[in-house]
Amino acid sequence: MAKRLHSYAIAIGSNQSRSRKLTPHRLVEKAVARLSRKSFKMIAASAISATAPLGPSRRRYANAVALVNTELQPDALLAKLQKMEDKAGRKRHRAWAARTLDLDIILWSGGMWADGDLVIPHPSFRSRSFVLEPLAQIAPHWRDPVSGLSMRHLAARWKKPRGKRKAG
Ligand code: A4P
Ligand code: MG
Repeated sequence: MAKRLHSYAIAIGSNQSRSRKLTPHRLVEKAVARLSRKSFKMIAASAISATAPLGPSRRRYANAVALVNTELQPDALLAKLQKMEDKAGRKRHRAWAARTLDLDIILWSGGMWADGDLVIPHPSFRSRSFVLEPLAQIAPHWRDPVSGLSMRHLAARWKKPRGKRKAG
């Protein structure tokens, strides 16, 4: 029997070079290429942007978002993405430390998932312009199953002056 195909939005980030050639931009580019091969079929990928760091790290990030189809269930996808992070030389000392590659599952066609420590939609994506802006470009009509809002709507809401944003 044919396995079910899942669609995902995956956020890709890097703010640490692995070598002189493997800069954050190049590491993100390679991750996007990997998400087009083997168990993945790429639907769309955003441009790669240089973004100001959110949180304690001082180094700027290279960020992108990719939409992919795969037969992998969310837990199997997370394991695969963590292997890709390890292969890119990711060291896990503490949360939000500088990293060669971070791959977060933002949205899943199946809706919501909360099992073990994996949560989909990613709990913080609604307040991150480096995720919302590329998502609004490549998946304007994808919806957040929690708020019911489209990516276009969430990104536009984020751009409003702070005082005018609705809570939530
Ligand atoms: N986990 C739970 N849900 C998910 C999900 N939906 N996708 C768990 C991926 N992983 C998920 O992740 C920590 C744990 O989250 C994992 O065990 C996984 O099972 P991690 O990648 O090992 O650690 P982390 O990246 O330090 O934590 P986290 O929470 O992913 O950090 P964030 O939220 O990704 O923040 N500024 C800019 N400009 N651009 C960035 O990309 N990224 C961060 C990291 C901070 N500032 C940034 C950026
Ligand atoms: Mg992460």
